[in-house]
Amino acid sequence: KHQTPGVLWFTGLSGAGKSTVANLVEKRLMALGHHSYILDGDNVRHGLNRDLGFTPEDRVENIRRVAEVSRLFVDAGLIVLVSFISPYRAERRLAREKVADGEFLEVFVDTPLAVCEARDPKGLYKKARAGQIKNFTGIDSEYEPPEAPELHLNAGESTPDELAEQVIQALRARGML
Ligand code: GGZ
Repeated sequence: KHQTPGVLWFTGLSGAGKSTVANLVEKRLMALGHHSYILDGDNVRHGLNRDLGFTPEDRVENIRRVAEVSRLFVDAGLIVLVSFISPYRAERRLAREKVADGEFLEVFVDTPLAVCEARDPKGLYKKARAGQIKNFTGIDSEYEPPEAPELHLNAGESTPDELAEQVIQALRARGML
């Protein structure tokens, strides 16, 4: 089945819904007969990047490696769904520059900090506020929002299914599906 390989790069705060939306998009792509793969903290930070933590330097290296791996998946012909906070513009730009023009879609999962913090599914924001976790994104570590993402999801205002549908429509609009 025809498919253009490419990177769907989800960026946003912890708890914004990046992985939830990426997983729903993967399911839809599979149902449409397309082969995709998700790179996220669960399969990268516990293996390839298990030597890295959350200082700014380690996040830079985390994203650099993820960008290299995503390029390999694109070479293999896949649509790769990348789901990391990826807080810095410079590293997101480097990731974009690894693949051909038009093969990179930056998806800003824009959920207000207050909403992420209210969700707090793992209790991490609570710990960060209490000073038990240092360098927590949005609390005492910077998040630089995208200035011109290909797709800006106002993720606090729609259901995950609606957001996944927006992503699929964006892929269609670009002729990737
Ligand atoms: C941010 C942290 C931190 C700190 C642990 N800051 O909601 P989660 O749990 O599942 O997703 C977060 C994940 C972020 O890892 P990334 O590899 O995406 O970050 S980055 O792109 O900035 O390198 C959170 C958990 O790890 N976590 N400590 N200090 N998130």
